[in-house]
Amino acid sequence: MSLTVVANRVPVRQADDGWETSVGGLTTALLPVLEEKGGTWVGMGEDPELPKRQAYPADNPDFLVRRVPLSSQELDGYYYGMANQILWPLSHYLIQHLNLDDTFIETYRQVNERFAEAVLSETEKGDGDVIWIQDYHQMLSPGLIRQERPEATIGHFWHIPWPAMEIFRILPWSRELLRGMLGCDLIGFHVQEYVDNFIESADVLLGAEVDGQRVRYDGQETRVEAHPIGIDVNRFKEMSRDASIIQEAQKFRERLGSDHIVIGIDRLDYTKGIRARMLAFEAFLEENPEYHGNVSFFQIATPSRTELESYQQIRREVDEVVGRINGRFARDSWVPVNYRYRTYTQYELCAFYRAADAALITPLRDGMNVVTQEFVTASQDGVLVLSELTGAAYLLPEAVQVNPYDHGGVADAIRTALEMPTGEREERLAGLKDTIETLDVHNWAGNFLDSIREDGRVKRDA
Ligand code: ADQ
Repeated sequence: MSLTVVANRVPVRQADDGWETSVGGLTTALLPVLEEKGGTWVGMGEDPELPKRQAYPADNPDFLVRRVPLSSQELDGYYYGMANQILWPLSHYLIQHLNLDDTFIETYRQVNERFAEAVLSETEKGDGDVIWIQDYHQMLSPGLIRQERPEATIGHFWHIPWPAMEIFRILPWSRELLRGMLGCDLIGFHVQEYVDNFIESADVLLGAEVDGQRVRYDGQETRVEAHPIGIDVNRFKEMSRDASIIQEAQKFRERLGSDHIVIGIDRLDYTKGIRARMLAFEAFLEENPEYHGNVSFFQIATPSRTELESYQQIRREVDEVVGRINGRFARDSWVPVNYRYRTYTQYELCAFYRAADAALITPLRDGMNVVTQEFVTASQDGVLVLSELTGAAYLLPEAVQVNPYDHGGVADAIRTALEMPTGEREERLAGLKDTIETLDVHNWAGNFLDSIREDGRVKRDA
């Protein structure tokens, strides 16, 4: 079996000394499969100068990179428009950020068609290979591929929440998008709750026939399953035990100079709840003057989707609240919030994870949230404060769970975390680590592919 991965971005980028693979969960999970079995990775080509087809690595190729070149107008409508201003806020229940511009869906349709054509031209008919499509950028391409290849084995993994049916039906094109998705043999979500929401959407909006986790519609049967994603556990474990990381973590603690360090690490996105988290920390400082001078909040926000107004706005709002807190509470050499608007390497993040007494991971909504898993894997004695509105929360009952909209509750949780007895810290962290070991990203890819291959075999034998 070979694999065709379809994702918004391709996994290779140009470095100073040639081409290299990019770091990221999806690349980590799927590259070993492509290296072993061969195949193709289809993704958008944002730069017309880049080759449309590229064997990688050049000297001894394991797989083919196939770019779908997009004009800047297509990128605006499909990516910045439909994906980021419609599907992203809707799936995270943040409908105040919805921009239901009609031109976005038109471009999205065209671009999904171009992706489907690329897949059809790179794959053979009836060869039993697997086509695995990723995420909310490609809801229509499964249906388009299915029309041409009734026998193909098509999977889809949706990395963000699938919202409640009543939210999803707000979309004027909800039925069309669902029909596109139901071109698949298997659709994966992080947790059962999203599976249930998807099945309810297909049931109510399309009148599809539902049989447990199987959905039948227009002659096609689609299975819908929970496949929670993980991280490369061994890599993070080894990195966090490295002597240089331990030293870096120590130096970092000395630099901040506080008895207690709390961290937050996110893309700067309005779904991640950074502003609400800062308000909660402000409430904590108001209520707990005895902590002034000896707790530091270290918040990293990576620049993301900076072209969009709603992202520029959240940046301003976070700047403002951080400035206010520091203006109100800083004294002598103590600065309560250390805020960095930049990207760090995984190595650097690992030192922060190790140094922290607690991590505050409090998105307003998140499909899974893998920063949670990175923190738990790297930490030796830290406390995880986790939003109950994340996919991760369903799997991690040992976390101190909070409602991210409840500033008072989050403020109380910060105190609980800082004052948690050692025995309880250790017990909770051990439970969290056990679960995260089982979620390893290689297992995630393996389990999904096993499940879809089994389906393909049954179909061919029928
Ligand atoms: P994201 O929304 O990007 O992913 P997340 O799961 O938290 O969110 O993953 C972020 C990744 O970026 C992590 O590996 C993290 O280390 C890295 N990162 C974050 N901040 C960083 C910083 N300041 N510097 C460097 N790296 C940073 C989407 C969904 C999630 C889902 C994943 C995987 O929104 O819910 O968990 O896909 O399916």
